[in-house]
Amino acid sequence: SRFETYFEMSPDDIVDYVLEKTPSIDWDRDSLKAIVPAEHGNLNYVFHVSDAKGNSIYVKQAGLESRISKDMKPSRDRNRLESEILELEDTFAPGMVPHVFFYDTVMCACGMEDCSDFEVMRAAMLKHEIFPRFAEDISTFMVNTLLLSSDVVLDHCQKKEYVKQFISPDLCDITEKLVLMEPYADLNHRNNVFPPNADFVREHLYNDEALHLEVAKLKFRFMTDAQALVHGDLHTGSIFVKKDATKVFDSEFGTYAPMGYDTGNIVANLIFSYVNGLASDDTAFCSWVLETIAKTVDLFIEKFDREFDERCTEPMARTKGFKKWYIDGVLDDTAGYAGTELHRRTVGLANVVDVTSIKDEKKRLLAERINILVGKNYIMHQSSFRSGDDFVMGLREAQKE
Ligand code: SR1
Ligand code: MG
Repeated sequence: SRFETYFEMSPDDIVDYVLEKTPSIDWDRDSLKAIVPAEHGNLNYVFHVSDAKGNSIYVKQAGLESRISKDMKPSRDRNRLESEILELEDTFAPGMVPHVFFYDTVMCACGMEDCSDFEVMRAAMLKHEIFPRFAEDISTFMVNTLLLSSDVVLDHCQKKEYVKQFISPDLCDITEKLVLMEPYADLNHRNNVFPPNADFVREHLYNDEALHLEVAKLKFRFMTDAQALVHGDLHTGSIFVKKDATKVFDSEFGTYAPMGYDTGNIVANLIFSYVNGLASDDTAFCSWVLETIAKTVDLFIEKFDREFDERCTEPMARTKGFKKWYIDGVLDDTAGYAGTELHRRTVGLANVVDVTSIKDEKKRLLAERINILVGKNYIMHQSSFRSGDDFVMGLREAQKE
């Protein structure tokens, strides 16, 4: 086989590769083709492979350097990590992640279910589409994957095995720098600040020491609190949606970390959709987004509470008062990490298109300021956010400012 030593594959290589790796699929060799889809993430290379008989899969390969920056070369082992996490998440939240057909630690590539009958949520939200099931589905995904991978439910030895299996220093390093440091001090000179907002960013993010202290605590919680197997990058670009189903993909940033890292990412990324809606005065879409933020948080709390009672195996976690303390901690983190995501996607290396695509300069300026202020509100008053309405009110307050 020519796939015994790593190289970056082209679409032609991918055709041969898929034939070798998926003998159980009855491909039509003559019509089999691999194309590079228009949408892709910041790190990897993705190929859509299909034939005229209706067979299809996605192949994802970790390249020699990341797409977003040639200087970033996170370990290609991330492909194994992603595949194994998807397989585990499928047992915690069945059917809510793409099926993995194979993964290969030589070519650092995996083959997974073709979800092209879904849309990537960020693209759909840019078109202001609404997804009535989203809050229900994503709250189930988060409760199942987070609670079931935690010490509350898992045997502690098994949990520590998972901590070992899913440790990923390079990917954590990206998050620790890009999310939990650089938005507050452009130490690596790679922030993308919208020039008309430069003074605002300096005042509200770079020069606010009280904020820096809270972010430092969030960074240390991220680095040290191996609470649950988080997805680690649960933004709307990591979610496939259609009207009657939701699937979460792109789990390569998965690691043991605070649960609130995932829930906070969802809140923040819904806010990016909201400010995009505001910029085009789409009130119906904005109302749905606000409702979805509130519903997602409330359903998460409700399901988490119920599942905790049903699935808890840890005797000390059954102590009166423990569950409330535990959930309050997750909500503190939800607010805190929603804040850091709001900031890093507005001023950091990896901005979001929801904001950068706002053409009118004044409207973009306003959208960014809302993100920055609501993020600060969440980070500085973490214990004030205990319900979906609290999160929405926090956003409304920032909007008034
Ligand atoms: C270097 S990668 C930049 C960002 O893209 C990924 O989706 C993660 O969010 C990461 O922080
Ligand atoms: Mg990604």
